[in-house]
Amino acid sequence: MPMPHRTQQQVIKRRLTGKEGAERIRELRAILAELPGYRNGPYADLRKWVEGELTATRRRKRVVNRDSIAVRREGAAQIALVGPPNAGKSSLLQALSAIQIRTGDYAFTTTRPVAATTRLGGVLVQLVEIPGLIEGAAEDRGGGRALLGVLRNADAILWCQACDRPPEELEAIRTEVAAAGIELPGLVAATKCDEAPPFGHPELRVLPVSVLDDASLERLSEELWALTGLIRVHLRDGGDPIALRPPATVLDVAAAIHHELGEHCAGARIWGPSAHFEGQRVGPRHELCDGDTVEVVSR
Ligand SMILES: Nc1nc2c(ncn2[C@@H]2O[C@H](COP(=O)(O)OP(=O)(O)OP(=O)(O)O)[C@@H](O)[C@H]2O)c(=O)[nH]1
Ligand SMILES: [Mg+2]
Repeated sequence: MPMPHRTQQQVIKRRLTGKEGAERIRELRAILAELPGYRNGPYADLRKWVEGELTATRRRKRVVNRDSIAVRREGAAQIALVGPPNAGKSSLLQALSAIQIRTGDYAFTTTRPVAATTRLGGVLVQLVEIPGLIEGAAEDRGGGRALLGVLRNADAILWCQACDRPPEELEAIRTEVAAAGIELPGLVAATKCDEAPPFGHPELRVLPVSVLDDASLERLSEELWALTGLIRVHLRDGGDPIALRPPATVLDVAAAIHHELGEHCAGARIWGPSAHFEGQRVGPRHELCDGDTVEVVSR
C-alpha cells in the first residue's frame, strides 16, 4: 500500500528541512528518483512541486554564490592573513603594501576580505586579510563558511596573533580552519611585539613583528616569500624575475615568457646556483633553482 500523497509531501518537506544549496539539490534529486512517474493525479502534482523546488533551490544557490565573497587572484601567489579580531591584520596589510584601509582599536574593523598586492623578493604577491573568523566559523557562525571559502583558495597562511593577548585565541581559529579541512603552509606573526614579549608555538615558526619596526617588517617579507614555496628566475636581459612553482625547468621559463618561445626552446645558458659554471649551456629539461639567471636559446 503506497503512502497517501499528502503524507508523502510532509515526509518530503521533512527530508528537506535545514537543507540548502548543493545538499538540498541532492536530496530533491533523490526524491524525484524515488517518486512514481505518473503523468496525472496527485503524484504528478507532487512531482511538479518537487521539480519547482529544485529550480528555486538552484536559483537561490546562484544568488548566494554571487553574493559570497570572491577575491580575484592577482600575482604569483596568495597569502591569507588570519587571526583573531584586532590582532593587527589590517595594520600589517597596510605596512606591507600600498593599500590604505581602516584599522581600529576594536574587533571587526574589517568586515570583508581585503586584498592588496605587494612585492616580495621582487615578485608580486597578493595578501588577503580574512576578517572575522570566530569560534564556530566552520559551522558558518559569523558567515564563516564564505570566509573559509576564500581562505581555501590561498597558497599559504600568515597567522596573526598579538603579543599582548592570550595565544589560545589563535588556537581557537586554527581549530576552525582545520575543521574546514584547510591545510596550508603557515607562519605565525607575533604582532604588536612593541607592546609585549612574543610567545612561542609548538608547531609553527613564530616571527615577532611590529608595524613600528621596519626591520621586523623586512624580515617578515623575506619569510613570506619563502612561505610561497616559489622560486625566482632572473632573465639575462633584465626585467622582473619570473616566479615558478618548483620543480621548474628551462622549458617552463621559456613558456612563461611566451608560449611560442616554449615551443622553440632548445635549452638555455644559465648563471647562478644551478649552474656548474657561469654561462653553462643546458637542455630544456634542466631544473632551475631560486636565484638562477637564464638566457633561453631557441631553435
Ligand atoms: N602598538 C602596536 N599597535 C598595533 C600594531 N599593529 C596594529 N596595532 C593596533 O591594533 C589595533 C587593531 O589593528 P587592526 O590592524 O585594525 O587589526 P585587525 O586584525 O585588522 O582587526 P579586525 O579587522 O577588527 O579583525 C589598532 O588600534 C592598531 O593601531 C603594532 O605593531 N603595534
Ligand atoms: Mg582588519
